[in-house]
Amino acid sequence: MKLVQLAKHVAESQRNGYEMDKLTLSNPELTVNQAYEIQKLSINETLTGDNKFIGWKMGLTSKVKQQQVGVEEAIYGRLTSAMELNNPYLKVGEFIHPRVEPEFAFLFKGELKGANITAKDVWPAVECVFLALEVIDSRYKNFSFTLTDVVADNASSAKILLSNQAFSPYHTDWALAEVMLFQNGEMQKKGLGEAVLDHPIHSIVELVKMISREGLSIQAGMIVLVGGITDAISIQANDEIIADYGKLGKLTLHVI
Ligand code: 0L1
Ligand code: MG
Repeated sequence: MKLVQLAKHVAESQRNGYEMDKLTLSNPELTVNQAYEIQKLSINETLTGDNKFIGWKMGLTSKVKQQQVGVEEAIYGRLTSAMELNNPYLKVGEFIHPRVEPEFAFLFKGELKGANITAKDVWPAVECVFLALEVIDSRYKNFSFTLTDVVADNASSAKILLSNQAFSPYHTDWALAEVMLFQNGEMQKKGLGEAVLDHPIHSIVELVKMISREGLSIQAGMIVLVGGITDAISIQANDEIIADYGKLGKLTLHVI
């Protein structure tokens, strides 16, 4: 089994929006650590021209999602500048079976690294927080995968939309911040920030601990998507998706 070849296969599926079979079907011995290597190699392939590595995402951070996949741990993925939407329009034809979920994104002004990090180390490194919608799109048939498969597929990352407004990290209790997710005027999901590992800050702590095993860090200027506050919903052309964060404002995505 050649990790480089598997990474090229994954990168091609991600680039072209092609469905693929689970890697573990033909490579049952693949480990989660090897899947992270495939993730790194496949994303590195895309880092050409204007496409830059801009940060990290955490996935499977809620109990609901962990139960869906049958795991008890969160995973991480890599974000690149090509994933960031510059406007609130999503061309659905570029994706296989896209879903959307509301999140928070933290922007960092200081580096965070090390296996012994705690929440008190994280706060001083946070520049600000954005409201965020994440579009996920598993490249696997039927959105069905094992933990190893989804790690290799960059935790299903597809696109991110950030709010225009940035928020101070200190004036909101991010665990109690509520979001309601509307699809064409109908509320589909509702949740609190505490759905993310009890508090979004724990997601950052977990991320730093996990990437430190690879000798990596959150660097100044990077953003981190902390994880879905509600379950993700499937989206189709002509949908209007609104994430209503109460007094923090709303984020709208037009699916075209
Ligand atoms: O952002 C996420 O939590 C997605 C992680 C991967 C699992 C999925 O695609 O639902
Ligand atoms: Mg997510």
